[in-house]
Amino acid sequence: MTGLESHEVPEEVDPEGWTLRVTGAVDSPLDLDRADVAALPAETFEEDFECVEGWTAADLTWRGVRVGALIDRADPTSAASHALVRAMDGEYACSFPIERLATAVLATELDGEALPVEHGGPARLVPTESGTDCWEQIKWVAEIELRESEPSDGDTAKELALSRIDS
Ligand SMILES: Nc1nc2c(c(=O)[nH]1)N[C@H]1C(S)=C(S)[C@@H](COP(=O)(O)O)O[C@H]1N2
Ligand SMILES: [Mo]
Repeated sequence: MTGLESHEVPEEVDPEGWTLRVTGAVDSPLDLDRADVAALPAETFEEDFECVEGWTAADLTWRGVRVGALIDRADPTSAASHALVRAMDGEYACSFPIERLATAVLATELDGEALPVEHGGPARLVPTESGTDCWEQIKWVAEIELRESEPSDGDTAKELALSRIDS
């Protein structure tokens, strides 16, 4: 019991084959598996979650790696300004300015246990700043693609997310 709602896990989600790639405007692209990610320094924090549909989940304890540390290891180009964070469920993606994404945590544990696949395991993006929208907590994060300009609205997931969750 986490307080999060349970949604169907899309067919394309393959937790066994999961890796995390950091690509795009970087000098050293990364492709990390679970063990690589688990070897990085992790931190724990508590957060309430609120979906725009009106439900909430209080006092979630997340544990994972600061995204800024991941991005730094890939050596971003000096012009890199934004990132598209992509998931394993097809075209699902959100765009972030790099400074804002750097403060988010790539969570691999929830409430002291490995993050269940239904809530985004192996890895869910958990922004730590207030004013974050629910669809920006990206489940099944597979790729962080750095860009030297801002991605278009068409590259992002708000409408897609809401259309799925409504059904
Ligand atoms: N990859 C992916 N992440 C996603 C979504 C999605 O459809 N795909 N839906 C978002 C929305 S709108 C919400 S409210 C939360 C729901 O999280 P939960 O399924 O763990 O309750 O996931 C967010 N992250
Ligand atoms: Mo949502």
